[in-house]
Amino acid sequence: MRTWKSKKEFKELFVKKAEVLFEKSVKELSHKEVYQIIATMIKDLVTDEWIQTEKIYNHKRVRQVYYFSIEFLLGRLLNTNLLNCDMENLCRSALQDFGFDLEEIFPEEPDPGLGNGGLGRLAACYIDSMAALQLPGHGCSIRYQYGLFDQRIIDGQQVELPDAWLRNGFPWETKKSDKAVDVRFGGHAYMRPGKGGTLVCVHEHYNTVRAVPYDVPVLGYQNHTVNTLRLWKAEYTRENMYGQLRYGDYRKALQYKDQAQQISRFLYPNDSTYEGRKLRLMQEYFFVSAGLQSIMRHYKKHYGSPKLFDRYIALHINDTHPALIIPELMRILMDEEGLSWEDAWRITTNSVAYTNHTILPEALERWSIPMFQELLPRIFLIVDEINRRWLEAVQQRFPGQEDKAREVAILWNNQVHMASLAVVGSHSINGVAKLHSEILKINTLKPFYTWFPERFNNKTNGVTHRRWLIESNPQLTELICDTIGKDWIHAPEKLLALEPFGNDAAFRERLAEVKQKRKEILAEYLHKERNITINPHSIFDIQIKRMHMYKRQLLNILHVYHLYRQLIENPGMDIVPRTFIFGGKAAASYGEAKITIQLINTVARLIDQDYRAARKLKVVFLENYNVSLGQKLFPAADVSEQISTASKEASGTGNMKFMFNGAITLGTMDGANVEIHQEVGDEHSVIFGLRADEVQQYYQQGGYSSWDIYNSDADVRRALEVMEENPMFGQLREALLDRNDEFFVLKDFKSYCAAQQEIERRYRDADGWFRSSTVNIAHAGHFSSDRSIQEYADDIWYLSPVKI
Ligand code: NBG
Repeated sequence: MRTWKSKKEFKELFVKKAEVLFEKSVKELSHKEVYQIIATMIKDLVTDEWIQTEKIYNHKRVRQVYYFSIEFLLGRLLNTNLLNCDMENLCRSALQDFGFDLEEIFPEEPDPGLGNGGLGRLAACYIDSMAALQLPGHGCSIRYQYGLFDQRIIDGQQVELPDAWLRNGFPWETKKSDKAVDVRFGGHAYMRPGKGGTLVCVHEHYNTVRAVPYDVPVLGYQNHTVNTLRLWKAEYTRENMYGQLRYGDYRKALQYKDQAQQISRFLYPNDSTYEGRKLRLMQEYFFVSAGLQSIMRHYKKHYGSPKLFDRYIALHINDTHPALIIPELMRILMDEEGLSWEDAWRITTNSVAYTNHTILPEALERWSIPMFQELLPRIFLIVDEINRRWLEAVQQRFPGQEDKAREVAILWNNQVHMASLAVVGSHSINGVAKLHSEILKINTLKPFYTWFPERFNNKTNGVTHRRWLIESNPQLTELICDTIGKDWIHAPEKLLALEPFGNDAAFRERLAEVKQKRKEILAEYLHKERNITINPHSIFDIQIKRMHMYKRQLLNILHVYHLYRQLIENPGMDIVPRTFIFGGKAAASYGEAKITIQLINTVARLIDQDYRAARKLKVVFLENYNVSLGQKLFPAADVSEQISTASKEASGTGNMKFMFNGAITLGTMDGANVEIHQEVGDEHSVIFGLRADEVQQYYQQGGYSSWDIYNSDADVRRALEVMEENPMFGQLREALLDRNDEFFVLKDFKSYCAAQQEIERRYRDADGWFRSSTVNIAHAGHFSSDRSIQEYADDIWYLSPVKI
């Protein structure tokens, strides 16, 4: 395994790097520079193994997977990579000799703005697990210059500032200019007769965007594997620009240049405008085409005939954003490699596998055909032909039944349906939790399931226990190792050995100490860095995730307000002090989610200003929730809020991070909560609310009236009074009442309040609480991404580990 041989060697290299990079002596270095030096040193350290890994893969011609994702929410890499090299202690001690504290260096690293939510973080956990399991698997995405946005809370409201995370460079990446490829947009494409009665495609008058790869090494955990995350940056090409200028068209030349550069500028451009949607489609084709072209080039060099592509290469599409990989692979195989449609189709469907991450209809991507056709004329011809052949098969089976065709068409109603394309062109389709995979079969993708039942499967999500437990919570890690040894680190399911210690008073006491310590660390951080004071002896009840109506932060805050009202009416009320922590970004154009942030901050202020309540309650909305902040919050949590409307949350992964850190789940029977509950039982989780089938039934058959609940339940009426604080909140009130509460907030209010009471009741019994906490940690191993990735490797990718 790569290591610096001694502290002496580390220090010598460090001094040299300081000189080379900054022309400074060690004493003169800022913390930021120290970070940059160590990152560069780690990259140097792993170079040989990076090359070696690649060589062995090529030499043995091993089967590999490429994981295409529009986001990779990596989080900081310094600590992770030190851990992966087992160099944290040596580095800490060497830095100490130089007068630096490693803990003060970590925060200098900006969180990479390459992702936003669960889907992106999942991709990051997955490449971590692939390397840890020594599986030949790589990531492919876009090198966004700006992340989603930097969230500020001003006067209680979200304000979005640009997230210029690359300002000081990204020391983990290596630019590979010689590996650039060209991606074509626009122009005209048509078929003309070729040799021997075939048709060949002509694509002309297109614009060329240059895709330049930046490679980030993905280190396996204390092994020799170094895989690659390849991020593509868009550049204009001089040839293309001069080509326009030759005709004297400056305006067009500059427009081209600008548009080319836009492609990799922002993560999730606002898609509420035509221009924004067009840019997103360009992004999706850009990274898919660049990634696939480079895979094919590499494949042909080392593996040989494109006819055997699917024997060696697996392509995974993380949600529908990369679904254009299907027509793009068809294009390459036919237009560039001369294969027939039939051969190309067989290879494509054998290579591609698709994971669905949501059933929300608004999140299932659709593109207008005229826009698609204008931007990607050749790809459109292929999609059109895929659709034609597919509908022909449907027609044959269901002659004359147009509705059958409509349900499964890729092109319909002047739109390209990306989920349909992904399903038709993949050999495997999976959901991300048992319940979610079932809903796909019986609901969202039902017509496809009847066609291809064998393609559908479940892969319950997981998170890397290395980052979310070992790295984030060293205190708990130490306690676990003291108690059951270290085997669980390589085989997280062995955490189960911890379960009996839930009955051991001495163990529980130590667990309680660890939790207390982590709560104090959080409290201190919030005090120092954010000027927020919280009581470390209160229950830390945490909801951190994107702001969304289906996730029901609204339900949470309405309950807090309900408690507040009870307290001011009855100041002597005996409750355990509680701190309710929220964090999460609302999409810039998502009005209701943004108003919910305002509502949370309004309740926070009401409580702060009222002595009777402030002694017992505290609400905090933490600005700019990201991976790094998460790493402080999960270890400190007592209660994990997972309260989405049942059926809506495909899986959730925060729920698993909480579990690894011993928090108790307070949740609905939704997503992976169902499996968490299955692991720990009623005794060690608190479940409430409508079940998924009940929700579906209400949607399908009606029978729910939020006004009825409002009229019959005084608590609900009182809770909604908070919306009188500000006319802005009228919009939320309207959603709850006049628009009949799409997400059943009022319906579940009563049972949520009862569940919260149950939490308090259990918390008062410290023995019981920490027994539950132990059981949760013990059963969290099942939710390691190592387990998930092993399942993907076995059932979908047919991949074996490769010793380096
Ligand atoms: C999200 C789901 C989560 C799930 C993650 C990862 C999208 C589109 N989906 O429930 O909302 O945990 O994907 O699978 O971001």
